[in-house]
Amino acid sequence: MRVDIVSIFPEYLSPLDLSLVGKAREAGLIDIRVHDLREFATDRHRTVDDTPYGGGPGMVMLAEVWGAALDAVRATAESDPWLVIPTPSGYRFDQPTATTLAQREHLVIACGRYEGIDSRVAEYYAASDEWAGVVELSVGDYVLAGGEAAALVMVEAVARLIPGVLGNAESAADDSFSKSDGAPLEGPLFTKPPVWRELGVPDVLLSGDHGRIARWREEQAVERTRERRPDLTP
Ligand code: JDE
Repeated sequence: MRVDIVSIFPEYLSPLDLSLVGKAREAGLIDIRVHDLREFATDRHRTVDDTPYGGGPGMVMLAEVWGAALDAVRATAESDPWLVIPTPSGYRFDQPTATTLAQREHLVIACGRYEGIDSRVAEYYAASDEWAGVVELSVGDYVLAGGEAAALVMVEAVARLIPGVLGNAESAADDSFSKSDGAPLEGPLFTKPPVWRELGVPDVLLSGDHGRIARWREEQAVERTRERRPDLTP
């Protein structure tokens, strides 16, 4: 899979050199290219924003600059890419969304700042036959200073679903969010030592009775989901 990320703060994406995503890149499983939007600004001050039509607070990113950047990325692509725009006004980015995106050949993530990007950018690329589509996605109900942190979230969630990125032991197939047993949240976890600061481990986990352990874990997961995420409780 190829992912291009366009941002005025390309260094913000440097965590993608590390850990799971960094290793997937080294293994050739994911080709991530980060681009500086400002290189596509044409004036002396490299302006990327202007005041909003209709008035209101803040600034809006220029369609002209985004168009130049996205056209340049498309010119180097080998297939029609999906344009992904992180925004608080987008559709929810959840585990099913990550699964869908993980099946795409090429994603281009446009990281906006200020109040957002001139809406004609999404409109234009949605209608373009050189792009597979445009999707505006929100990673949560809060407002970030820019799309970069959301892009990091999306790339990590998608990368670990690409075959070969996770080892067998950590396979994505048993992620709690992939299950359909009505307990989307994972229950509590324990490892050595058996007593830590006078706190023990639930006896059932030391019993060796795999049937009882599985039932206990399911019950814990259901209870935690009911308590913390009633919105996910069927
Ligand atoms: C992504 N959940 C939240 C923020 C924005 C007021 C201030 C800022 C592309 O347009 C954007 C993008 C972002 C950054 O992304 C997020 C986000 N998932 O905040 C604004 C909107 N209104 C606009």
